[in-house]
Amino acid sequence: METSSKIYLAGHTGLVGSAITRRLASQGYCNIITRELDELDLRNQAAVNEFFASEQPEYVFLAAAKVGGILANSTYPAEFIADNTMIAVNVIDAAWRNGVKKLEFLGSSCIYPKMAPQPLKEEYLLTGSLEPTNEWYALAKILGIKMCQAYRRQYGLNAISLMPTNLYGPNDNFDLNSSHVLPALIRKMHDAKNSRSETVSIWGTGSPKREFLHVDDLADAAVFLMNNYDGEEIVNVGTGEDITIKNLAEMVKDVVGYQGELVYDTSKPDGTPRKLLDVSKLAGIGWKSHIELKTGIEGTYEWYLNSQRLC
Ligand code: GFB
Repeated sequence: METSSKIYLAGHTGLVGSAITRRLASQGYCNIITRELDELDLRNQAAVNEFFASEQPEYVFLAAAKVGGILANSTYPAEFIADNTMIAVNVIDAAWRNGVKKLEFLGSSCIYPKMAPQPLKEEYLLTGSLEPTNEWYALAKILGIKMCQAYRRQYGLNAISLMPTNLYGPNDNFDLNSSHVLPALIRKMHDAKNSRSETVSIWGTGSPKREFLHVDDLADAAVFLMNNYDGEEIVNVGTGEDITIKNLAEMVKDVVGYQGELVYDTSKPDGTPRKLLDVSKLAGIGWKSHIELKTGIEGTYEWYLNSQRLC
């Protein structure tokens, strides 16, 4: 990309999209176009085609998605599969029809089979059954990957796909019914500290392991790969290290300064037991993460406190 290239950032208000926008701006990219949801609904194929035909973007970051944590995924399976499928089909097809130079599709580490060997290598895609709590979302993301590969093979569209691990950071969703674990833990411990509550409920057994990548690291990788990777194969984006939910909860407790007890609610699902990405391909291309988990959580908690003050 040139700094003057016309870049369409789909999903610019979300956790990922807002971080990529910040990253592009900080690197001098000055021709970024965005649309609010009420201006352009990416589930509407005619509207997407009209937008691409009139704006003619050269590069596209496809970070728009219906996302959520383990509970939201199983509560809204229809929206997770249908919205994400429509977004991927409409945007990738319109990108090809309008001569986009390159498109980057953002997927998720939940596309891998539930019982795949760890760490998860890119070639494990479609080698086994998915985790039931998020198969709807995962299937739509797998479809996006296959759209990119099919349009590259048949039409020569330069489309690449990144598979980020569990993300967190500024602009995350802190709603307890729909959020991922890390913002949920920050909010629960903060509220419990303020209300002097003696316990905080942690969903599941605490034994599942997850890998957490700060969204600013992801954004750095997203811009780097747009400029340095052109292959058909998917690329994992993570830290290469994971942590149990129990140890994560203890770390958040420490950062927030909560003194009470953590109680495990085993009526809630654990989800997949482990989801650690093999990041050797990414390292071979020349990128690695920089933000330590504890430092990232401290910054995210500070962001959360500031956002509360603004309300
Ligand atoms: O982050 P999370 O919702 O999603 O949950 P997944 C991760 C783990 O944290 C699970 C536990 O074992 C949860 O049971 N957990 C403990 C909690 N306390 C809480 C809590 O208060 N809230 C939440 N949300 N979890 C998602 C997929 O899976 O990962 C998506 O559903 C996506 O499709 C995303 O791929 C990255 O890591 O299990």
